[in-house]
Amino acid sequence: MKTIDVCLSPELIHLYDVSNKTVVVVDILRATSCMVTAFAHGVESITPIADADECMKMKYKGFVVSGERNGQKIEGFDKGNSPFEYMDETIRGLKIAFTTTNGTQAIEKSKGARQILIGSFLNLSAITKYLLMSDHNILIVCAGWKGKINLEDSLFAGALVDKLRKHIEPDCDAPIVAQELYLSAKNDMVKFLSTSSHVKRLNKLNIHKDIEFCLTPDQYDVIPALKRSELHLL
Ligand code: 3SL
Repeated sequence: MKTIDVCLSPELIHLYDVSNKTVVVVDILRATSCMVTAFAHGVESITPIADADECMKMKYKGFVVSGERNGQKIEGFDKGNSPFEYMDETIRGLKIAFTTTNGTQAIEKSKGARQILIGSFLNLSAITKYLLMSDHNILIVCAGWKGKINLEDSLFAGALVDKLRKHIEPDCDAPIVAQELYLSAKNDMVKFLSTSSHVKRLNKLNIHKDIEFCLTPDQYDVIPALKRSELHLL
């Protein structure tokens, strides 16, 4: 039977052999939710970049530069990190360079994996269907917050484990922890997360609608996947 494991923070990734695994990177609030939304609205590619200055340089190569630090759009950038900025027709066909506090760092640290996919509640069923058909062991990498574990990414990990569990064996206890967390929260995830550190941080920025949207399952049937250094549709 295939196995599934959960890396609760990118700082723990050295404990896992990713070379033979499909890695699902998740940053629910809000990087991977934005990426999924952008692909659902026709973006051509997203190049995830860990460093903000490196990302800015991509502007001179014709890329739209997007992202945030500490939740706020970076000065001089074209777009920030709200899914609502990636929903209209003007997005179609764009090549975006994207940098965020945690999400793009988690993608960087997952390089070396057999395959890297981008997960969020917005494409939960699409990812589930794909993983059920694939032959490879799975690792969910939670972006967390500056190396620390967070609730929202752990919840997504639990939701995915819950959907796959009958067909896939947990590799250690982290998938079980995440699943239990999800089962206790699933009836009202917005309420469950109301005291979480990142929701408190984002509430100060007045972006409650981003939080609600990012926690809504199955809005889009797309799976972004890393091909060399760019994300494209699978
Ligand atoms: O850290 C990240 O990658 C971001 O998604 C953080 S924020 O939601 O924009 O604050």
